Amino acid sequence: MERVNVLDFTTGKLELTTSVQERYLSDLIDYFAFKNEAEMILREKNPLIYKVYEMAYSGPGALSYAITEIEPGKVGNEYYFTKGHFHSKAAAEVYIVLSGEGILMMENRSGNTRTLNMFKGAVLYVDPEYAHRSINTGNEKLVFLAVYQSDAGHDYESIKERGFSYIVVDEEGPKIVKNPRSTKK
Ligand code: S6P
Ligand code: ZN
Repeated sequence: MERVNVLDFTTGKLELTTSVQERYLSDLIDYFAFKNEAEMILREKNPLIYKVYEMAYSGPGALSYAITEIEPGKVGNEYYFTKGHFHSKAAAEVYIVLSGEGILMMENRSGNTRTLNMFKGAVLYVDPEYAHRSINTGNEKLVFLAVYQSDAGHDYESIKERGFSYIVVDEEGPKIVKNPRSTKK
């Protein structure tokens, strides 16, 4: 018998991974809408924003999967999030939310925006043509499993340069507002 990978539903930990990535505030300084607030925090500390446990496979037709854990928190009143990316080729993916609460922000290259609620048990389809960012709007970690084509490729530069058109801020609860740093009209 071969060893089977096991997901701990309580902690979101995968037993077997090929890589673990940690993203700190300093890695996301070009992504948060309120850069001054981010710089103020960075003078004192560099908090962990999210972690990705990946199990990658290669070869024709291969799929990979990853668990993402986003910490609760805000920069200014903008909730913590993942960088967000387009896939380099048209490739969809599926997210299954294991715990926490959030919003999946999706935007295509024409600027059309779609948002989906993230909550325990939510099964979300990420459209191939849409950049996607997960945002933790709750007080606990937001944990989800993503399954995607191994050769999908990740284009982070477009998002870094122009930003998403909308961000999610805390205004007595999560509110979707125009991104003041978006370079798109
Ligand atoms: C991969 C999938 C997720 C993200 C992860 C971190 O296609 O969408 O596993 O990689 O949530 O987000 P990001 O934007 O830093 O890759
Ligand atoms: Zn993706």
